[in-house]
Amino acid sequence: CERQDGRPFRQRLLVVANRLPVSAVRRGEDSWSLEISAGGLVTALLGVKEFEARWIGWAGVNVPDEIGQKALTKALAEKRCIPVFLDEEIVHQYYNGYCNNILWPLFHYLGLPQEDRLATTRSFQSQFAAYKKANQMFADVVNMHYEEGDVVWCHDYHLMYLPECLKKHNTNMKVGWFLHTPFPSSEIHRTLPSRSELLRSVLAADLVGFHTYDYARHFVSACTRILGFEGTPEGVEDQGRLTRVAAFPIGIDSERFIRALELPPVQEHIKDLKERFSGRKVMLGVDRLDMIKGIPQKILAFEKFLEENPYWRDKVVLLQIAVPTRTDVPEYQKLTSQVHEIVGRINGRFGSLTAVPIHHLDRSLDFHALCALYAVTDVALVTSLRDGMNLVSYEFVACQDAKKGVLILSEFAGAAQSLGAGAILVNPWNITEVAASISQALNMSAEEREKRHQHNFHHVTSHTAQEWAETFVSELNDTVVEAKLRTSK
Ligand code: ADQ
Repeated sequence: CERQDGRPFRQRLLVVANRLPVSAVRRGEDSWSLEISAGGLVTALLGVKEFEARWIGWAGVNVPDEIGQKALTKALAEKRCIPVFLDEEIVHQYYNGYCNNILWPLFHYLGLPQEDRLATTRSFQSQFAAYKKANQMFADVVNMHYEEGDVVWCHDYHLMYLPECLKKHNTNMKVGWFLHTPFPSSEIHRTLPSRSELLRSVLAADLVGFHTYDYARHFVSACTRILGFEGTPEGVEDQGRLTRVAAFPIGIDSERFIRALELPPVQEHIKDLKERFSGRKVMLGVDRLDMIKGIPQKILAFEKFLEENPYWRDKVVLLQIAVPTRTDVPEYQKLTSQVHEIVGRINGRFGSLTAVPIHHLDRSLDFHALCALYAVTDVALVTSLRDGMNLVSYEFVACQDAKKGVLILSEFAGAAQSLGAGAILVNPWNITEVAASISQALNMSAEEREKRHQHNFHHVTSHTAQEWAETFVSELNDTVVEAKLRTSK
């Protein structure tokens, strides 16, 4: 197998993630159309060029019939994707339930569901059983496609039970697990009823990775406090078996963004946007519409800024692009209505017949439109309440080499640890502070913007997605070799 440039791939990599990087839409009994879907992991792995990567995951649709499954498997194979078929009940219990209702909020410090304690406890158990069952289904597909020498890289909180399932089947398999969300303080993690089982399973992997050193430290503390294992500078040790635990901060394929800015359709978009917003400073938010992204808090901070700075009212516009996710979950529906209500109120309050201060779009933008928006932005607002890393902040910086705009960044995003020196860091819960930082950003001198931008641009272009994946996979290989040497001694 060869790469596009004709050189051979270094190794086969099985990337196992809950979702395949495509959305599948059924067009007929045996025909499907596929579309690449937006998301952090997809973006990062687009930059991985040295490995012959195959994806294993759920296609996001229920396909109960054999004809449909066969046709979809065939269509996906062309994109090097291998489907795991999950039925509606499993998706409900495992994905909507255990993953999105329990692990996601808990890992972002939003706690466990509060409603009816008893009902939660009962449904918790069935959801955890479904979680384990689904993880075993992923393992079965991996086992079917695994070839000796492959590296298996499991991703995210959906698949914490997978390393154990894989190692039970084949102890020689090289298994890595990476978490894209924060790993919370052990005090938060210990509230999870299945806390020990999940930790033990993750520890079955050879290498466990997180975006930041803090998340890795929280994980090691959870293993020492909850399981009584030993934390060492290299990871977690129990009865002579070491699981390596380390930080591998993700990056983006910065070249892809920089090159895109030269393309005619992007230039065209840039020209249109400049005309459209001429005479106004552009502020930008790009997020999935999720409670962790702090969208209502961001918009309220913008309102406070307008309230306190009448001079800026007709000279600034906030473009908030929010891709809807998990639209069938009532809490997410509530969030959408809440955001619409706040935007409507502020536009009514500060808008005129010809202009409004906030343009809010509930949708995904294509890559070219997104690059153009990043390029014309004066101030980007990333105000996540918690975020594993946040790639939007990286993408913005990559597209700003001409303009040198300002990044306002939540101190609770992993990216604060890498882009903190160039960004204005804020506590997103403190609306007064965010409003003041908007003012600081809009009034910042060109010299200071240049200095801050250079710092971040250097980081974003030198810590890429490709390097992230290569470092993780090489370290996984070395870890396995070391372990073999240790056992043979
Ligand atoms: P996400 O929560 O999805 O990822 P983020 O890292 O910001 O968050 O990545 C979002 C991606 O989706 C970006 O590439 C962005 O361009 C794209 N996107 C978002 N809104 C869009 C829109 N309206 N139109 C088009 N594209 C849009 C999870 C974790 C993060 C972590 C990543 C990677 O929650 O903390 O950084 O995985 O590990």
